[in-house]
Amino acid sequence: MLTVWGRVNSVNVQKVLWTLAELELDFERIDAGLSFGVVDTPAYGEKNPNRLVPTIDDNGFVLWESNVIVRYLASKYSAGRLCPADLQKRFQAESWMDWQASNLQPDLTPVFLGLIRKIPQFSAPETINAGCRKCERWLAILDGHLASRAFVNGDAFTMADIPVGATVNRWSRLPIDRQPHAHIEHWLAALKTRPGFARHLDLPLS
Ligand SMILES: N[C@@H](CCC(=O)N[C@@H](CS)C(=O)NCC(=O)O)C(=O)O
Repeated sequence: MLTVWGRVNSVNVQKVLWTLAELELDFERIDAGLSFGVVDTPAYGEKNPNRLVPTIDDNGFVLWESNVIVRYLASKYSAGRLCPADLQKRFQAESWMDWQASNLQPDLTPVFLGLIRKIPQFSAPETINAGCRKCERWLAILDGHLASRAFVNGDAFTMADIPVGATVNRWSRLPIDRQPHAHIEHWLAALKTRPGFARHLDLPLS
C-alpha cells in the first residue's frame, strides 16, 4: 500500500498526487498540515522530522521532499517514460525540478501567502510587487526554454513538467498583473488536458 500524508491545497502535495495519477497507482491519502494537524504528532515526526507535507510510505519505505518523491515514483514506476532512460536527458529534467524548488517557488511563496492566505507579514503591496517581479524573471527564462519544445524536457511529458507545472499553475491563478508568456500559456493548456492535473491542480487557490 502507498500512503500520502498531506492536504490537497498544498502545491507540494499536489505534485505527488499528480504523479500518482500519471502512474495510475492506487494509494490512500491522509489529510495533514495546517488545520488538519497530524504533522505535530510524534508518529509523524518520526516519518518526517521537518513536520511538513508531503510524506509518503511506499510499502514501508518512507520519503519526504516533494520533488524527491516525484523522482522516486517516476524512476520506480515509470522508468523510460516519466523518468527519462537516457542519463543526460534525465539530469536535464532534474535541473528543471531543482530550478523550480530553488528559484521559482521561493519567490512565488511570499506572493501566495500575502494574497491568498492574507498573512500580514507578506501582504504589503511592495512585498507582493517585488515577489511578482522576481517571478517574472524566472518565467521569462522558462518561456524562452519552451519556445522550442512542447514540454520542459523536450517533446514528451516527463517528471520535469510536474513540479514546474504545479508552481506555474499556482502563479497563473493569482490575482496579479502578468507579462504575456505565449509559450508558457501553450504548455499550461497542454498540461490542463491531463486527467491528473485536472483532478488535483485545476482548483481554486486556498
Ligand atoms: N521542500 C519541501 C517543502 C514542504 C513544505 O513547505 N510543505 C508545506 C506545504 S506546501 C507545509 O508543510 N506547510 C505546513 C503545513 O501544511 O502544516 C517539499 O518540497 O516537500
